[in-house]
Amino acid sequence: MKENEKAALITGIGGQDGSYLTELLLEKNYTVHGMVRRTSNLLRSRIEHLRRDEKIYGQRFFLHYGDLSDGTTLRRIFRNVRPTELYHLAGQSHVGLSFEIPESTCEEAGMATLRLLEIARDQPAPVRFYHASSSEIFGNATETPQTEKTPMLPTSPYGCAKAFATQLARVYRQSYGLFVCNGILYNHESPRRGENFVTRKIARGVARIARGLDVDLVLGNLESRRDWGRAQDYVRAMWLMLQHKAADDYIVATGETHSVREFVEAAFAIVDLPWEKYVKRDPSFDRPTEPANLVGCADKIRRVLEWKPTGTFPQLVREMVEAELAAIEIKSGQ
Ligand code: F7E
Repeated sequence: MKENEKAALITGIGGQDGSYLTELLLEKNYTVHGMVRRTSNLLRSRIEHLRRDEKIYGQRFFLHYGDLSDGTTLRRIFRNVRPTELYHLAGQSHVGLSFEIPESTCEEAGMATLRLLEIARDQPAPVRFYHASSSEIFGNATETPQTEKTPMLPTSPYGCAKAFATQLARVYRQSYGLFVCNGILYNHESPRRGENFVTRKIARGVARIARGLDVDLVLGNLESRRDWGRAQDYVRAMWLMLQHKAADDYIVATGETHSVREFVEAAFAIVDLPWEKYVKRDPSFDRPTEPANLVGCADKIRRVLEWKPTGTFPQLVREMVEAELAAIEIKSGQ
């Protein structure tokens, strides 16, 4: 197949990963179709620049109203778009929130993936299917670092739903020969990260404190450690998985962990303020359980797909804090 015949369908196109992936695929000459939920707010900030670009929108970039719970519409979108690649990224992805809204989280992260696997199985032409799995499937991991073979022991409703969907993807690959890959992604961040994830919350809070817009930053567990990478690198990994000759599962990670406290220290250092003065601890942000020691071994994707992460932890923190400072500047200039 020629590159320009490729049509990608992305669920969750309005999110951090969906927006970076759209940019990457447009660069690679794909036609990109995104599924969006009908909301009263028309503005989708992360993809607005593409939607406003007349040379792209309606030419090589299209949005379709749909909902993960609505199988009829999903099938209709498939019939109209006839995607050669499906990137399934949508669904409630906040781990803490999944303890509060477990049913809808499991519907979206679990059952909706099954629905899409069934639709993909019924397509007249083969579809390459990317499933956004997560390091949360490992939960209380039995080994460190985790590999594709580490047993799944999730510790949150979100992790359970992702484990269910990850195993189903394997079953559909083995039983029906479906080309489906699980990208087992560790935390990946950017200035486009949702505001209630800890890195963005810190970057935003630090910038607001530095500019006198806030007086403190209220956080949960500062000792939590995560394997944090750059979202832009991780969407490239998604694409690479679907270009390989065989479908498989891959860990995508940096192999390095840092604590929330280290992120806080690095972020406040950028604006030259003492973090201890501003950070308050609120146990209501703690989760009922935390995964033990999540750090990924990305040897397989490095070897097979020649993927590697770019940048360092301090660079990531800087990129995020500087983006927040710039956003405040733009706003105050308006
Ligand atoms: O929390 C701690 C919190 O919400 C990171 C999702 O993309 O990555 C993400 O899940 C850590 C946790 O991400 C606050 O307790 C402290 O230990 O940024 P987070 P996450 O839960 O790791 C995985 C791979 C996914 O798949 C998920 O979809 O930071 N923490 N204080 C806090 N976290 C939040 N959100 N807010 C705080 O105030």
